[in-house]
Amino acid sequence: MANTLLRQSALRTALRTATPSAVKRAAIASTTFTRSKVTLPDLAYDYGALEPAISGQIMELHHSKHHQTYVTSYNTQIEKLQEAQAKGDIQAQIAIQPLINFHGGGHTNHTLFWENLAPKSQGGGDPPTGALAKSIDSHFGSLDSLKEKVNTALAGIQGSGWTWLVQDTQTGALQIRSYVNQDPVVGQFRPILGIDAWEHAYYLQYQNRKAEYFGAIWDVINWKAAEKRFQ
Ligand code: MN3
Repeated sequence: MANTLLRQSALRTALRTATPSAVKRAAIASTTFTRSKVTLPDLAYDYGALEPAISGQIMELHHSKHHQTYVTSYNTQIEKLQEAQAKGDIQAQIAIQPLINFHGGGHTNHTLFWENLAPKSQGGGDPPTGALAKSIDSHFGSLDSLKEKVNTALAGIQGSGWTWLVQDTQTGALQIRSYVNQDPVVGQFRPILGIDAWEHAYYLQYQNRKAEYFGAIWDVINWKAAEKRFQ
C-alpha cells in the first residue's frame, strides 16, 4: 500500500514538474510514427482491367496480399527503428536497415508499378510522346529497340528483381538498369518505368513462360505516367 501511494505521488510530481517543452516533445514523439505510417495505395483501375496481359487473379493477389505485406512490414520496422533510436541502440538501428530497404523498397517499387500500368481503354500501351519519346529514340534508336533491351535485361535477372528505365539525375541520360530483390531506385537515378520480374508477378498465368509475360506487359504500360516522371 505504501509503495503504491509512493508511486502515485511520484507520478503526480512528475506530471506537475514536466516542462512545456518535455510535454511537447512527448506529443511529437507519439504523433511522428502515426504520420510516417504508409498505407496500401488504391489502384486507378479494376483488378481484371489489365486482362489478357495480366490476369485479375494475379493483380488481386499482387496488390492486396504481396504489396500489403511490404506496407505492414515496413511500418513494423520503422516502429522498431524509432524504439532503437529512442534507446540510443546503434547496433539495433543498423540491423534494421536491410529490412527497411527490402520492405520500403517493396512498397515504393509496387506503388510506381501500379501507376506504370493502365488498361488499354485508359491508354495502356499507347506509345510515349514529347520529350520522353525523343529521348528514347536518341538513346535506344526506337521504342521497339528499348522494349527489346528491357526484355533482355528482365530475362537476365537471376532470382527475384526488377528492371527499370531510369534517368541519371546528373546528366539527364536514360539507362536500363536491373535491381535485385526489392532494391529501390534511389540516389543518382530517377525511376521512369519499372517491370516486376518476381515470379509472383506472372507465375499463376504464365508459369515458366516468363518471356511471354515480358512481351505482353507492354500492351498495358502507361507511358503517360512515365512522361510525368521524366524531367
Ligand atoms: Mn511484386
